[in-house]
Amino acid sequence: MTAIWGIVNATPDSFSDGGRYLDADHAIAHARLLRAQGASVLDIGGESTRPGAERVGVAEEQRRVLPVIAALAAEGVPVSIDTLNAETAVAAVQAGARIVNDVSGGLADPDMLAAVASTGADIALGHWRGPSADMYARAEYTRVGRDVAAELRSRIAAAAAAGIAPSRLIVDPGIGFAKTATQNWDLLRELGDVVALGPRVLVGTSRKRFLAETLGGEADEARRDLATAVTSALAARAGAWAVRVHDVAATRDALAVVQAWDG
Ligand code: PMM
Repeated sequence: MTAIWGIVNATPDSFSDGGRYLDADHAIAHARLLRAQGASVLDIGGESTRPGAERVGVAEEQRRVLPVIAALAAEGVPVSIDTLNAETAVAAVQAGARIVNDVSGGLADPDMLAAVASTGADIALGHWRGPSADMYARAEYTRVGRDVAAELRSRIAAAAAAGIAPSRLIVDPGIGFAKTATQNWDLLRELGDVVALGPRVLVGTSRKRFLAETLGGEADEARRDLATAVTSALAARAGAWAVRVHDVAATRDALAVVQAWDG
């Protein structure tokens, strides 16, 4: 059955004035909830990779994520670190993370692949064409599924050259990264091109803008979560090994329906 990665943002909580301790505490409590709801991996991030998001420094990123990772790892929870920075990846694995989730596929930080090779952790390589700030300028494809698969194949080769065993690789089509709404849908339809690469496939559609564009009107969080559960169920049917979501409970139910349907 397709696994669920629960998203945990270890970023300052704008609704809380309690400071860092409360922020970390909040993230840990949220992670425990997602785990209880059925997440098999908790994906911890301290820096947003959303379009137009500002970069934070590596030291600040680590101050945000490391206490959360250490607390969850101590409870035996499988944790991944969502980062573009090799230094943060290594520190996170030392704190107990088992997987490095790099949406840039090792392109943002030239030290990433060698650093991960030295840790023994698994790595998720995302399809990426450049920083969030201007990624839509790079949204040009001949056939998006085939093009994304070809670019991921070269990241797989780079990971192998850095000494990462093929069994430790996960690939991710990078929904929303340098892709328009139409290209995201085309890519999901052509997910088989990415599945055919061989490694486990992770798919992240959760609450993304292309869902809101498709739903139209005031696509609030609840509507985006419902749409995410549907895309995650369809991704499971298309061969995804895992889906990365905010609303774990809804996606767990959607995946249970898929499993019942499939018998
Ligand atoms: N998307 C975001 C962040 N991290 N990681 C993976 N592996 N795949 C994704 O699609 C992905 C990711 C951006 O979305 P968020 O800000 O809602 O987490």
